[in-house]
Amino acid sequence: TKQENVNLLERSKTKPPKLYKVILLNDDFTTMEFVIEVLRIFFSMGQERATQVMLQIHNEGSAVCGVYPKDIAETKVSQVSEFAKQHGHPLRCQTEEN
Ligand code: NFA
Repeated sequence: TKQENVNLLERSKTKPPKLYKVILLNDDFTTMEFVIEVLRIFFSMGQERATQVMLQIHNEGSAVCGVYPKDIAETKVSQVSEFAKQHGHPLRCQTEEN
């Protein structure tokens, strides 16, 4: 590609972005149905995958819902946290460097 040609010619080092895990955490109050809705809306999962991941969070305490570059991961956390708050659920979402 042109960018690679520039990199080679200039011997520049364009690093791939660091990836960050977006993690949902279990709690005793958020409904299973709501967590499935979050996974479908914000992480583009189908009903079957969303159900599996919701149960993993419920049974194991947390699960990685996706991995993204930093700015996208942080936006997911903000959007999921705001959506949960708006709907009266205490669902927590955090990001972790991969
Ligand atoms: N533990 C919650 C319940 O029993 C369900 C839940 C799953 C909450 C995943 C948060 C994340 N209603």
